[in-house]
Amino acid sequence: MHSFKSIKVIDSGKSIILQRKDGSSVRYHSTWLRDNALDAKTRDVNNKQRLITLSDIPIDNYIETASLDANGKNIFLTFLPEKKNVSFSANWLEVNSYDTKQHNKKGWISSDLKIWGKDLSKHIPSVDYKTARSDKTLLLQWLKSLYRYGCAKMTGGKTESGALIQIADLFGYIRETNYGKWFEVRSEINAINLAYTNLGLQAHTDNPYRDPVPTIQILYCLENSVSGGDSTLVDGFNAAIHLKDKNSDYFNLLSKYCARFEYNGDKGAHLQSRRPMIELSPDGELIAIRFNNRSAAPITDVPYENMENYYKAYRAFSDIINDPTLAVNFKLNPGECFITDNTRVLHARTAYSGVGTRWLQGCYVDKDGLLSTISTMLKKK
Ligand code: NM2
Ligand code: OGA
Ligand code: ZN
Repeated sequence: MHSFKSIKVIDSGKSIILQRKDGSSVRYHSTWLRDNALDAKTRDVNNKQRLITLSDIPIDNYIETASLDANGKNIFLTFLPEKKNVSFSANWLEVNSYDTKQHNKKGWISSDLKIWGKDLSKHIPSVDYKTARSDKTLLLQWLKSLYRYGCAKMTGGKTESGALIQIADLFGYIRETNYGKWFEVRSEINAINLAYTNLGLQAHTDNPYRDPVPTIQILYCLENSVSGGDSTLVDGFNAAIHLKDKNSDYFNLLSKYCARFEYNGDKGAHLQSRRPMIELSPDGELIAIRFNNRSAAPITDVPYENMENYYKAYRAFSDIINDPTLAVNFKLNPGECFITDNTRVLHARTAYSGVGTRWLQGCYVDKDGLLSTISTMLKKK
């Protein structure tokens, strides 16, 4: 529970400043506070959605008075010219504070995420399917790890076609694509995708040619008695950090310029996108990796002067992605699957052949649903 020591109106009522117990302080603007008021006229009590628009707030709004309750846990404000009284809890203000040092490093990563390399092999998040279904605490723990590490395994599932959908149902909604609600990953003749052959696949993110890109992937094993066909996972954010450490110009090239991706392998689909291999938000947060040698289209958005270096950067990134010290390797057994955050974690398989069969099924799920499930489960706790 947060609390404040003192409150003061500053800047002719355009802001307030609050003093914390530790001596530090935090400021908020009057327009920001008014816009975020939590009263029943500003926010619907049932659905919590905002009832007002910005034009309902007087442009010349300011704070006339500001006070704290005795224990410093609540603040009270009066806005003029509306003559409106609004209160906030110290907790709410702390959770939503913005008066802090902003990120200024290109490629910063959310502190919610844990970056990993080969070391994850020993403790990759994993849960048994039946346990996940019956134990909400363990399910929540596993879902949080899936978010934090961008990957997880599930074991002990049914070895029947479509079982992967029950895993998706534990946390989200299927993203249907031209490949179907789910797809069969096995060696076929005249394959519409190289994934449907016995070739090895370099670590990649799926469907970078799609906009928006699928955000979670489930790959579920039904049969895997071939020799080869082993799986690898690589943390693409870790790879991007390695690239930046090795050569920040390379990192900048791959994040500044758009690559192009394309899938044109099936009569019924032609998908194209234009996005960087390393995507940053406007304030520099590392938000997505797109990497897929099979689906990279001719790159036409890098100026002639930079293309040679761009390719050097692309090769350096590819080499890092192939680096065994970044990789977690395993072989999926029937009834097991892995789940990846496809905006971050790359997956690979080794080539396979010989006697036996290999049959995987895959599907895509939206990541917003995963985060929503985690958040609602936390609230129910
Ligand atoms: N499949 C398995 O992104 C890709 O093209 C990788 C995707 C065909 C849905 C394979
Ligand atoms: C895929 C894929 C890996 C495998 O289907 O997208 O990467 O192990 N498959 O078959
Ligand atoms: Zn894939």
